[in-house]
Amino acid sequence: MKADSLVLGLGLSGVAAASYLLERGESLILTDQRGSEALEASPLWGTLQSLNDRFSDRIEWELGGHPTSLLTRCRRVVVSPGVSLHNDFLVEARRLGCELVGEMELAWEASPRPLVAVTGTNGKSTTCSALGEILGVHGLVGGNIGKPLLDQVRNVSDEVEWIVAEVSSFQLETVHQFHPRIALLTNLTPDHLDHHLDLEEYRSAKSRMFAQMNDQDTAIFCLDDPGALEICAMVAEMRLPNWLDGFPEPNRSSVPKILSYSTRQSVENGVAFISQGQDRWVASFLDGQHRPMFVWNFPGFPGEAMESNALAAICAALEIGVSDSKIEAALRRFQPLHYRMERSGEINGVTFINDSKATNIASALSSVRAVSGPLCVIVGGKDKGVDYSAFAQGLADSGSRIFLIGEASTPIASCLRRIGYKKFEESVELDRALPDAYKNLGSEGTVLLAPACSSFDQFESAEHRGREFDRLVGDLIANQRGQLRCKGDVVK
Ligand code: UMA
Repeated sequence: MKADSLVLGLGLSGVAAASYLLERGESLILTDQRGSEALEASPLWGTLQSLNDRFSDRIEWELGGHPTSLLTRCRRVVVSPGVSLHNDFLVEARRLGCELVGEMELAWEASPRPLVAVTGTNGKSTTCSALGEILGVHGLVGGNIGKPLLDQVRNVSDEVEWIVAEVSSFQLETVHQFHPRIALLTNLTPDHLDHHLDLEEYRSAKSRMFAQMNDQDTAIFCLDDPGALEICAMVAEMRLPNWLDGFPEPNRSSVPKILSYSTRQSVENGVAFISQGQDRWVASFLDGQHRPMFVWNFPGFPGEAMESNALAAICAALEIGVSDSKIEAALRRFQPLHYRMERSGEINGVTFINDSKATNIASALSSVRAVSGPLCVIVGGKDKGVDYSAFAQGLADSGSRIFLIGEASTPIASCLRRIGYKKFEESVELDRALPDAYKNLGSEGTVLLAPACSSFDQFESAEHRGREFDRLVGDLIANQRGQLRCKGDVVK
């Protein structure tokens, strides 16, 4: 018998999709590369078990791999974001003409409210969280940020007016009619080249966010980022690229309203900084004319990258119709996210900063540049197949000492050697890199975890890596306390 859908991958996204489709009455094949033992150890096992109890007559399990024979027994494949479309199973699915869809498309279909969708290589989570803070009870945040959007849109209270969706390039690969009312692109630099074929494909995937928008919608771009501007031009000139066979072509009949934001220059329409007396103000721009909103003074957004994210959120909030005073109050309340330039601890003048979420080169370099004084940086992790030359040069320019961990140690080390930079160590593991970095600094400076890589070679996720960093800092502090107490001293 044919199942309605095959759900490929039983992580957060796949389980959300399975639950939604089963409750809608579909019959499913649930498949994961993990075997039953590994799946039983997953935090999602309880949810899967309860789905099995309720819908056992409509579920078929295929664990420990995905035989291609399954493809003749389903109508469509619901693809988890982490599974590349170049995976053998999906290449075969496409050859057989199976429909491919992702949880983001299902979430869009199921959403009872309009969507503000945010994508970009960096800054997505901070922008979404800041906008969530601004919207308060009138907004609901979900998506790539870690809460499957489909779960979120199925539990919408009357007060919620907007759904704020963080959307990754992985999720955009499998959208069809997905159509945000407001879409925002923060920036675009090389990333995820272990998942996408090349940079061109990554850019095309990102551009799909705008593919179905029309003149009733608003598209927002960061004016300071060349990658974002390239996509802005494609949207304005209605020349967004086609995607794979089986996916609809972009709408080429009308153009959405276009807004932009910048930390460096004024904009035609959107949001930027202006100088007034001694102060830097946030101003909204309409046809080149500006209107001062409020003085920029928000400690929750340190460094230019975070300022840019705040301006992005302000731009979207103004488009939604939120008042200046509500925006200002929310930005004042805003706290940086976990593992985003988060201060982890301090020992004797050495500060530990946890930026485990800096999972690509642009993000890690902007974090390195945001720190002043003596610096040791821990970098590396899963190699995403990108070119590390510019990264090595940026690290060398900072003059910091580098401690390399994980799979990407080898390619990063060879780039550092190629440019003759010698201040680096191949530490391999985080638990060696962190104490070594601390010892190296001696009495003053910063140990920064800014990996520029994803975490999956040594950790379950960027959060897991961030927790480990915090734990190791905690251990080091406890250890130092013990030693110092012996000497009758105190850890500051
Ligand atoms: N799997 C298979 N076959 C494969 C590959 C994987 O069965 O060939 C299985 C794995 O065994 C596992 C499941 O698929 O059970 C994992 O699926 P997934 O990697 O898509 O992860 P989810 O748990 O579903 O989480 C996904 C996003 N993960 C990725 O994009 C890698 C989460 O983003 C997102 O928060 C979540 O959906 C909810 O929307 C994480 C991420 O790292 C945070 N995103 C990337 C990033 O931000 O850089 C894009």
